[in-house]
Amino acid sequence: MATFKDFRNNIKPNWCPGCGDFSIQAAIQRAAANVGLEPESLAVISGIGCSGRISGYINAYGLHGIHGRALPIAQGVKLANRDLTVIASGGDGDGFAIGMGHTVHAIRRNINITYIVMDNQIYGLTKGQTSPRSGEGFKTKSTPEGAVETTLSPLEIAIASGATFVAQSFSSDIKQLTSLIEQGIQHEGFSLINVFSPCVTFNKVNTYDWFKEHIINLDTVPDYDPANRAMAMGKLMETGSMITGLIYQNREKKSYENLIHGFKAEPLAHQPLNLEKNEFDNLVAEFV
Ligand SMILES: Cc1ncc(C[n+]2csc(CCOP(=O)(O)OP(=O)(O)O)c2C)c(N)n1
Ligand code: SF4
Repeated sequence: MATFKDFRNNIKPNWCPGCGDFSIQAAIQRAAANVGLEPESLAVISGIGCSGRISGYINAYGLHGIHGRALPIAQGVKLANRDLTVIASGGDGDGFAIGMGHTVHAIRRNINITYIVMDNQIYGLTKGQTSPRSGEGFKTKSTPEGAVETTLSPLEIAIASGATFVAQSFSSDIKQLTSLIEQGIQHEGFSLINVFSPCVTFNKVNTYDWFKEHIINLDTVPDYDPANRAMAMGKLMETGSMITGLIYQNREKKSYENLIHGFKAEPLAHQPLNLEKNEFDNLVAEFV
């Protein structure tokens, strides 16, 4: 049986020392081992951003896609090979700015994949512009007078869009994060896990200390019930989405793959190609 070490490779991440993304990488590796996956049964598909590099740092199938498009690729991978556990990941810019249309539709489609957003509330790779998750008044090169647009609340949008699993964590709380990733992988359907992941280089407002001061762990909220959709929405609105833990889970709804008619029992990846070798090579050549 694989341990978390089997999900490591020899590529050294080029994230800045102290970046929150390191702990998310470790939590994915631990969760994958804890739920009994092997490197060859996991695919990690990422977008573009500092966070998007994560697919290269995990020993599994991986694809570093294009900005905002991790989810279309991840859904395609899952539909073609349902035997794989598929994790999509990327930054808050990737998923909640350019990729927001895909995020909402992936949520309502409810294909059985786990989406981990590394939310540093800024664009890191492009050296510090305001993202939809940045707070109002946030000053960056793109908003020198301070951001005037309303901060996006993607978890409220997710629940309103029919999400069946919504969770949030903090990269410093690796125990909670690992457990939520395990639960997300085991959930039947689309699981969204937003992770506060401080950008120590460009975001001097939403620091580790700032998150520690503002986060409310749902374990400390008496009688919180993640099966109650209205309660989940209410808590997000009441706290400005600063809660961590399992926020909402609908265990009743079946995933897309289990509802759609005409799906062959055998995944596409295992069906005969019915192509000659040269036809296959020509097809592949078109894409490389
Ligand atoms: C289509 C397209 N538009 C814009 C860019 C430039 N770009 C690369 S990463 C990025 C945003 C990075 O922020 P985020 O997704 O939050 O990830 P982070 O770097 O903070 O982890 C942008 C705008 C791009 N690569 N492709
Ligand atoms: S720029 Fe920010 S998000 Fe990117 S690696 Fe450095 S600390 Fe992490």
